[in-house]
Formats: sequence, C-alpha cells, structure tokens
Amino acid sequence: MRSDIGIMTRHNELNKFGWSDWFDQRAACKPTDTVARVAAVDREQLLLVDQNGHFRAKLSGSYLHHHHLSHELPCVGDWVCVEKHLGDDFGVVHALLERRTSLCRKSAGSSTDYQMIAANIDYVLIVQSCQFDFNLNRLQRYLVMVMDGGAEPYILLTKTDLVDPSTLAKQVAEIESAGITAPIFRLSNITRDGLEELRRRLLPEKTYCFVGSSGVGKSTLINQLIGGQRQETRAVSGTGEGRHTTVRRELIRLEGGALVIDNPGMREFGILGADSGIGDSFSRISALSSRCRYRDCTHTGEPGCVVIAAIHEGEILPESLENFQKLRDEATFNDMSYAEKRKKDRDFGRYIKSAKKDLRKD
Ligand SMILES: Nc1nc2c(ncn2[C@@H]2O[C@H](COP(=O)(O)OP(=O)(O)OP(=O)(O)O)[C@@H](O)[C@H]2O)c(=O)[nH]1
Ligand SMILES: [Mg+2]
Ligand SMILES: [Zn+2]
Repeated sequence: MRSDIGIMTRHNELNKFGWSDWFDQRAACKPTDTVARVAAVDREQLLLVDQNGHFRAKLSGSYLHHHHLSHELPCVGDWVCVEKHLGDDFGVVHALLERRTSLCRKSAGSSTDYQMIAANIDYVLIVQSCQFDFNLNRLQRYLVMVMDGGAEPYILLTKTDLVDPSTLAKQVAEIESAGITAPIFRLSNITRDGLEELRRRLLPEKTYCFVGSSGVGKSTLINQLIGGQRQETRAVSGTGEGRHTTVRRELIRLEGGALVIDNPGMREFGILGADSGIGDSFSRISALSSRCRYRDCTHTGEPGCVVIAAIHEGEILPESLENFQKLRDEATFNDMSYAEKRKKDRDFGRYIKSAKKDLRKD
C-alpha cells in the first residue's frame, strides 16, 4: 500500500515533464530503477531529468550489447528506467520505455535502420521561412513524416518581416488549397508579430519539437520563448539565409510548462518518404478528388471514385493515398479517442492491404 502511494506521487511529479497514464500503463522498470526522461544525448552520455532535477547517465553494458540499431538507443524525449544510488556520479540506464510517438528519418546507407530525431512528442512545429525557404512539396514530406510518427503537425512560417503581406497570403493559400488542415502560424522573431499567439498555444506538460531547414529561425524563436539566450544562434547575412548553428537537441521546460525541443537544421534527403514522390502524388490526388462523383468522397470504395480508379490504373500508389488520407483526416482524427484511432488505423491498414492485393491480381 505504502509503495503504491510512493509510485503515485512519483508519477504525478513526472507529469510536468510529459509523463502520462499512457506510460504509466506500460512502464515495467525493475524495483531498483526509477523513471526519467532523456533531456539530451551527448554521444554515449545521456542527460536525464526527473522530479529531482537533471543528472547524467550511461547505458548499461547489457543494454549496449543487445541493441545495435540507432533507433533502439535512447533519444531526446525518451523515457528510460535508470538505476542511481546516492553519491553516484552517473545513473545506469537499463531499459527504454515504449515510445508513444516518434519522429525519425532514414539512416544513410541503410534500409532497415532509421535515425530518431525525438520521441514522445505531442506536436511538431514544421518551420519554414516565408522569405527564402517556403516549399510546398517539402512541407508535405515533413507532414507525412510527422503523421507517420503519430504526433500532430503545426506549420510555422517565420521571417514575416521580410516579405510583403501578399506573398505571405499567397503561401498560406497554397498550403490550404493543397488540402492541408494543420494549423498555420505566422511569425516574425524581429517584430515579434505572432509570438504571443504561438506562446498561448503551447500547453503545459505537452512536448513540442521544432523542425525545418537551417537558418529559418527555430533557435531564435525558442530563445524568445525561454526569454533568455540559452540556445546558440549566429548572426548571418541580412538576406536571412541561414548557417548551420544548432548542433544538439535539448528538451527544455518553458515557464508556462510546455516542453520544447530544438533541432539542428535538417537536410531534405533525410526525410523519410522524400524519395517516394509523396509531394507530387499528394497534389495529384487533391486535383483528382474534385472529379470524384461525390463531393465528400473518402476514396474508400464509393462508386465513381476517380482516385481509386487512378490507383487501379497504376497512376497512383496505394501508399500515396494512404499518406494523403492521413493528412486529410487529421482534423477529425485528432478529435477521436485513442481506441477509435487504433481501430481506424487497423481498418484503413486492411483496406490498403486489400487494395495492394487487387493490384497484384491485375
Ligand atoms: N529577419 C528575420 N530574421 C530572423 C528571424 N528569425 C531568425 N532570424 C535570423 O535568422 C538567422 C538564423 O536563425 P536561427 O534561429 O539560428 O535559425 P535555426 O533555424 O535555429 O538554424 P539551425 O540551427 O541552423 O537549424 C539568425 O541570424 C536570426 O537572427 C525573423 O523572424 N526575421
Ligand atoms: Mg538552431
Ligand atoms: Zn474518390
């Protein structure tokens, strides 16, 4: 009984770092271990955080022996089982807790492994500068990457001080007409337009990961949110072109209670799905949809569906439709309960499987 109470308080205190019932139901640490969250990874060393603050830890020899793929190693945002005794300099990590969501990309030269960007994030802010970086195809690939990992996407257009309002309006219209329903934020780190609106959206105990090309203003923004100068940024040319500055990811808790993770600028080829032409087929599917017999066609078997016809013609891959559906249904999807989501995933998975089978039969 007493130990139950102990566990309850521990978990409640961990909530402020993003702990929730979901992890509670799955955590199976040894009685000698406690739970902590990975705040940063420096080569072999981990910076962990729990209700008592930050501390350093290493992976146990046995863990390293049994896990070789990079995605099997803890990354920022992960929850781990760690053993630490009073007076120890380092904790020893024995296990990695199941990830509720993840953000990952392909590893260079490997088809089976993938590289973790962050784990257990609730929202990913896809950042593009409206001045030099705006690109709808890349945005769509980021969206697919985010949806695949189970987090919710927000779109953030930065450097609004450098373009005129009509350019910005055109970009927003372009995003919306592509069928993307993720919330769009417009922001300037210079004039601070849009900053408070974004700050208000950052909920306590939720984890937000910022991704996007180098130089779009991710770290500058996070600095503003922190209100200090903890993250490094380097001055670049007045044209707003970026230089690679951020080198490490760190989970930081804001005063308002939200947890944010900065990221080094990402090179495009690393995005999962980037070479499968998702961006192109995405636009094609949205264009075709308008010719389906029913205006609210879900492309899941309605008569007169032009999209399904295109799949049967081999013009569009079933996978592309799957990704398209994920993005389009995002708004409804977010309102569903976890169980409903699981069921919908299974149903849709079955449908895609049968669609693929049909294709092979032809
Ligand atoms: N004009 C303008 N400049 C900005 C804005 N936000 C950031 N900058 C400048 O853009 C440059 C790059 O900003 P960073 O915050 O370092 O960009 P980053 O996305 O963190 O880049 P990486 O760490 O390389 O991924 C800096 O010189 C910033 O001062 C903005 O809203 N408007
Ligand atoms: Mg940065
Ligand atoms: Zn249709």
